[in-house]
Amino acid sequence: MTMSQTILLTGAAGGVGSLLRHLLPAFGYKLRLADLAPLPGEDDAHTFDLRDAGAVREAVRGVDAIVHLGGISLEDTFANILGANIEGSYHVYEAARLEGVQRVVFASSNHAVGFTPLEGAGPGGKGLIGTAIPPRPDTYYGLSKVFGESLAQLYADKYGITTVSIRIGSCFPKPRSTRMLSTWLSPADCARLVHASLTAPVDGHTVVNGISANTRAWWDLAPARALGYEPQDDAEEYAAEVIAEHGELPPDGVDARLLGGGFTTVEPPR
Ligand code: NAI
Ligand code: 15L
Repeated sequence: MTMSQTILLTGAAGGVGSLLRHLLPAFGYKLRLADLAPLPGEDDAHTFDLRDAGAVREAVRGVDAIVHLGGISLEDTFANILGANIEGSYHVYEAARLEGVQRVVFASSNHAVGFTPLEGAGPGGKGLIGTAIPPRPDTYYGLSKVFGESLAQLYADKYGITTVSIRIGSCFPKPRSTRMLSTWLSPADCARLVHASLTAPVDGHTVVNGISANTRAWWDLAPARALGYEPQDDAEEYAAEVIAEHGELPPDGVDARLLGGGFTTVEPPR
């Protein structure tokens, strides 16, 4: 895709959306913003509910690509996840198909594969975890990300709409916990990865891990680097202050055992 194209950013009022809407214009994009929450003072902004197919189509009309961040970003009831994330993502892809949009960047999550054992992945341990692993959602939220990735595959195979699904680790201005020394995606690296995902040639649908060049990484960045992503940040810069506050990860704790950390609670069936 060439520069100066218009990108629809769903979830633009959220944490990642607020970071990206300030960072992406430097790459030459014009942004159309959309969210359930109003975005006052913005030139091209839609207040919409992802559950409303017509409103989604109106927001998609005339854009060149979509960065789909909108939806519920934590665990919730199945009914709420169903509406905002599952039906919502379906509405985004249907709108892309009907309006002729050829590229989507989908904000997937580590929680699509949250029950994946870490088994010492990372520095001094066994190899890094790639993207060709079975889905192991840790929540209904993670399940909706598995759905989103499969939806992307369907729309690639059936309609030729290309998608990069980014399994985001933890995208915040700074790492907030010891786990995030492994999973952090800095805002600037997030913008670099989204730009690479919008511009790289993609054969159908591809899944990439989304973290910075973290010294303590568990995840393999080769698929993202193949798109041209060159991360510049490393959570290790914050290690001393994070560990002074939170300590090292206890080796038997959930954060050191399973990719999805605290989302991987195990509960009795009833
Ligand atoms: P967030 O919760 O801050 O933002 C999500 C936005 O979606 C909110 O502004 C909300 O109003 C909007 N939204 C929710 N339901 C909606 C609906 N029915 N219709 C229209 N808009 C709706 O989440 P955040 O942190 O900005 O994450 C953005 C995306 O990245 C999400 O899809 C999240 O699942 C994904 N992600 C984020 C990670 C992170 O570390 N921040 C990690 C992994 C994935
Ligand atoms: C996510 O998918 C969430 O949206 C975000 O709030 C963080 O909790 C992140 O994963 C994480 O695992 O740190």
